[in-house]
Amino acid sequence: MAKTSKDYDPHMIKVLKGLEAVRKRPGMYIGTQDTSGLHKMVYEVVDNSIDEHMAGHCEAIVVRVLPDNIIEVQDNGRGIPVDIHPEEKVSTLEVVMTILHAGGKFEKDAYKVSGGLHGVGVSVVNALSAWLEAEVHRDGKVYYQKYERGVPVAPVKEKGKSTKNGTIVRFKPDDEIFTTTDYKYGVLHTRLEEMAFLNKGLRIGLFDERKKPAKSENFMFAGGIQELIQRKAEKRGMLHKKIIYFEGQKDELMAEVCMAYTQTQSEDVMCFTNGIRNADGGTHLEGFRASLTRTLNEYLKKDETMKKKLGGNLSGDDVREGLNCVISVKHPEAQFSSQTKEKLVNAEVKGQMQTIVSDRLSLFLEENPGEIKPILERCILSSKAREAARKAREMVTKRKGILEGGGLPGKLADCSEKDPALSELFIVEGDSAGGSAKQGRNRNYQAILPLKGKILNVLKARDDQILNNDEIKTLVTALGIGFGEEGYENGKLRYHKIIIMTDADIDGAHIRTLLLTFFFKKMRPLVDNGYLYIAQPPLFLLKSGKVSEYAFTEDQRDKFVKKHGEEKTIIQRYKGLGEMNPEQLWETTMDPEQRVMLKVQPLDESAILENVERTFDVLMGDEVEPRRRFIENNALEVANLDL
Ligand code: 28F
Repeated sequence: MAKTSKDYDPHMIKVLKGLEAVRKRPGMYIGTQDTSGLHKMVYEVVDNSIDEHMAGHCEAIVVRVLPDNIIEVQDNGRGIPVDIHPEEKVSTLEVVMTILHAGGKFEKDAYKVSGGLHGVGVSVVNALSAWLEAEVHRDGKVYYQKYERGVPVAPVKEKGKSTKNGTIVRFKPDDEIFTTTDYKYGVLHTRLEEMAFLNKGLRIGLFDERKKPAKSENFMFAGGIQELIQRKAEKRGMLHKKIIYFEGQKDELMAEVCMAYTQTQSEDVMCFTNGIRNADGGTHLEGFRASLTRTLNEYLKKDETMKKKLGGNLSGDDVREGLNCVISVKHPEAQFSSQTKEKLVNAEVKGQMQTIVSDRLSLFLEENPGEIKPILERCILSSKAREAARKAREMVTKRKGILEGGGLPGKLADCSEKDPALSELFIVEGDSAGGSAKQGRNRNYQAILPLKGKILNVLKARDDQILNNDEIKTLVTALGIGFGEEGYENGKLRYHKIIIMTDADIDGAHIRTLLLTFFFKKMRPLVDNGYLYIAQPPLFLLKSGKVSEYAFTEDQRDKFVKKHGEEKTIIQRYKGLGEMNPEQLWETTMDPEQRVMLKVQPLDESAILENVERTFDVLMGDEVEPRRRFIENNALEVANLDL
């Protein structure tokens, strides 16, 4: 095409060079292989609105996911300036949208402490979008510009009058760049909630309008991170009266800490640097932990009864159980670990953080003497429980020496095959099912472990209770490994197919869920290696004249009935495995040639993992509220779930 004057102007050359750099190696700027980069596209745009909020000019941001995964972000800030940029000789709006890192530091003096510091700027979002539109409401007018893969379609246009001010950006990620362009509501929900509590008072709305009715959520934490911790502490049962909050500065580090101890055992600590979440912690967290342990031990020393109760010092682990905490630091030259960018690595921050925390935490505890006692009691309890768990674990692993004649649990009907790769273990519920499974199986390579009652919900119990539960001890011993990684590595897993075979009724489903919770939480390597299966016994035996068939789903049943006619079909619904005779159980559910089993998929994508973790915690954990909401939101699915 003939060269026009626009192709030669220096601005356009700069724009095209920038686009080429980004589109050639997008991975340098934003991940494009998994969904994290796709979601970062949203955060890059939102970060500019956050900056406008931090500059004191924007109180509300709205993020909408429109059909076909188009994203719209709008804020009620001042609106990106549209005057002609002194150097680029085009509208400032076009400069912000097309020049790498142009809009970043728009408050020259104050270093940016919102996400934008690590952000790549909205110009990268533009380059990686099939199209992007910017609409600015400013000085009583509306201005507009559209881009295609980062190239302006036309100069900025004045489109009409406006009574408000702010910026709206709409874009469609380029599916030539991104492997998937399907946004995950949960991922956006988590990050936007974080942005809201890190910017107290800022209102952020999230609207998912891809399906009817639209899903939406509004975030606003007037109390910022204190309010977030307050909400968590109330849900989880707070152990002391006042939320612990302090902030401090040491050299160029600014730190804000909010914490509360609760009854739950899990530790829930979130770290942020300049508004960016550090999922892998870093030197700020190390400094915080070191100082928290030392400070609590100092208080312990002053209390004779407590000291006697514990008989020693609190360890770093002892002060972590039940701790809910947000650590938010601001640092002008924050450095992150190369791989994940999720870990703060500035070495000097550890010492700076220790100084801030020991000063400010001691001050808080001096000013609120009533708070320290319940906290110390909690830490002593967790120390004692850890001790008990260690003893119980040693006992189980000592007994684990099955091959050294440590003795198999009585109920286990083992198989004669010794090669784990060829051996299968069926975990069945109750002795009647256990009986027919033992008779029906191939004893050469199939072992049966009948469990009597319901096994413990491991999300609600501490390790020492878990290890003292008979069913679990039996199961762990039969499998031949201990808990978690260490148990798995040194253990000798005796079967490479562990098959949960419970009844097709609600009780069976509950036991299956408890077993799955146990395996996910305490034997993750076994799941991730794909050793865990769920047997699929038939739901019905259908007979019509001489023809008899098993049905494994309701619509298989309906098909049979339709084919053979309602009146001539006899339907037997299997309530439990015990209703089948051994041969039937063998041929329908246990015979490798005929059975259909569900393999419990190893979790390979952190986003899925996080959701599964969270779903387990919600469904099986000890917080009632989230479970109620989950069931409310998913009642339809739950009801239809063919458990
Ligand atoms: C939906 C995305 O991007 N909001 C933004 C502003 C406001 C200003 C600004 C942005 C470049 C170099 C200044 C307005 N008035 N939402 C957004 N809101 N950028 S991005 O300035 C960028 C210019 O210096 C703004 C006065 N100062 C700054």
